[in-house]
Amino acid sequence: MSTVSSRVPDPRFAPWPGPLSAAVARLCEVLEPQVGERTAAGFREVLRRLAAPLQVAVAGRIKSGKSTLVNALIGRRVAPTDVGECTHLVTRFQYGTVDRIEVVLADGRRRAHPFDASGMIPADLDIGMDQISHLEAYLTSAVLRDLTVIDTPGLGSMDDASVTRTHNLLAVQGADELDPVSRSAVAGAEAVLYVVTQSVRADDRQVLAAFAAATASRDAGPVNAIAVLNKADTIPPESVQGSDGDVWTAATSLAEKQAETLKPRVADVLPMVGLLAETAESGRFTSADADALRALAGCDEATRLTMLMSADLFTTLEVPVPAGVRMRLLERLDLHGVRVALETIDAEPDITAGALRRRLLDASGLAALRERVRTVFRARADGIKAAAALASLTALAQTSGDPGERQRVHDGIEVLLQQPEAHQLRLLEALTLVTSGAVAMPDDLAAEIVRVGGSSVVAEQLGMPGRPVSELAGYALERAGWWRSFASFGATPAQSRVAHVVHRAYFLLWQRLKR
Ligand SMILES: Nc1nc2c(ncn2[C@@H]2O[C@H](COP(=O)(O)OP(=O)(O)OP(=O)(O)O)[C@@H](O)[C@H]2O)c(=O)[nH]1
Ligand SMILES: [Mg+2]
Repeated sequence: MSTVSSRVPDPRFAPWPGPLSAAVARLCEVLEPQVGERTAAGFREVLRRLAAPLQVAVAGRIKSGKSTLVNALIGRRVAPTDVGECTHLVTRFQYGTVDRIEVVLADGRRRAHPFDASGMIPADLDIGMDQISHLEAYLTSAVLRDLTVIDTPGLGSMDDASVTRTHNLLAVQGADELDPVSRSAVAGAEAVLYVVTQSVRADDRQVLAAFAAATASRDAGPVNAIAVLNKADTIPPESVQGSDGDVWTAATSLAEKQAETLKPRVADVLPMVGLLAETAESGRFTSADADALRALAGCDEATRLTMLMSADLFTTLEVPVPAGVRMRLLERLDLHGVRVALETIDAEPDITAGALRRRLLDASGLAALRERVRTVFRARADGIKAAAALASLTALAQTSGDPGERQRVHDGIEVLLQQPEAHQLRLLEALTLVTSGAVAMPDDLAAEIVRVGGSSVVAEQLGMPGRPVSELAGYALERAGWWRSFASFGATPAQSRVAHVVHRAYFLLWQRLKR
């Protein structure tokens, strides 16, 4: 039994992310000659997407900080923020050996386009917006090797065309209305990082529900959404009870409240200061910035208090740092970031610019988001991609005019769902129920379910990395027996349903190991 990490495709299933995706790919290949040309073209598109890295869209309301977060994740300031027509377009950031931008036109043609002088996607293009389908940016950034990041226009803007672009990408309008082939041309997202700010509204919940429905082949697919409570630095701590005047405590407790209304659609709501993450990760924080912050830290207490009261005071007060430099600090860190930097310098006056940058990164919440993306998206990529592919196949069959074709695709999917590989979809559902609190489980059992469902590497699933196969097999069988008796004797009806799924997961692991 190989114990390859989930980031390296298992050679037995290459080029697919895992056994279930490989099974869906086989299904596409078997069905393709049995369907009409239009559906077959859709199947080829599904195959192509199955083999590509996981497609993660960053979506949310207008000006919630989506593009800023995209830059932080990629580790490079390349997506335009604030203004310009390109903020109204879908942009896919994917791995490439040479940095380049392609404008994909509505008729499918592609045009190369240069980056602007600062290495960013230009805010404006010299092509009419109505002629453009979307942008593709190829970057050498390592994170993009197993994750394609898609920046989207803000929802809730006055500009109907950009809202439609995001809706199409997230398949919000319902699969039936859209031509599935053209929908997948803009490469439907398989997972979403949903950005919210202080208030979550009903339409945020609607978008998440529609996205979940469009990417799941059954009632509850694997969780493929994480929410980010962005601009955490702008939350007034006094507006959140029990925050003790601390911004991060306030943001954490607000994120927990939002999680109650958004779960189980999202795996988590994570507080975030995207601006600090972008500045610290994309090389925008320089030693000149650190020097300026040191000079500001040297001001007397009253001056410091006053200048941190508002952006206006920060840039206009008489202090020994030029106003232009202060504007730059404000743009890169905002007042909260400046405050964090000054407090860090107070505690460690000799701190280097590099160490200060890392402290700002620590204060941004990016590390926790990266970790969640790894455990929720990457480790479950096989299940997430397979579920999205099955949903696309179902949509393709539904829009086919041929009832025989529809039935063949439907039957093929039913057979596939009975196979052992498909059990991980059930396991991911169980995982959702438990981690969202919909089914209460004792902590140790919940942790065990997260472990078994949270990885596609057998030894990790069993919590025994590096142990011999015989030992793994013995343990899998022992836990299968334990969960079966828990399902029968020690559980509430809801716990019992989950326990059956976990029992079968262990049983299937044992079967694989004993071969
Ligand atoms: N204070 C603060 N400002 C932020 C943060 N994240 C982003 N911003 C600022 O918010 C503004 C909008 O950010 P964008 O990243 O362009 O937002 P967007 O959601 O991509 O906007 P649209 O694409 O136009 O919908 C910019 O001025 C960012 O610098 C944050 O965490 N804190
Ligand atoms: Mg944007």
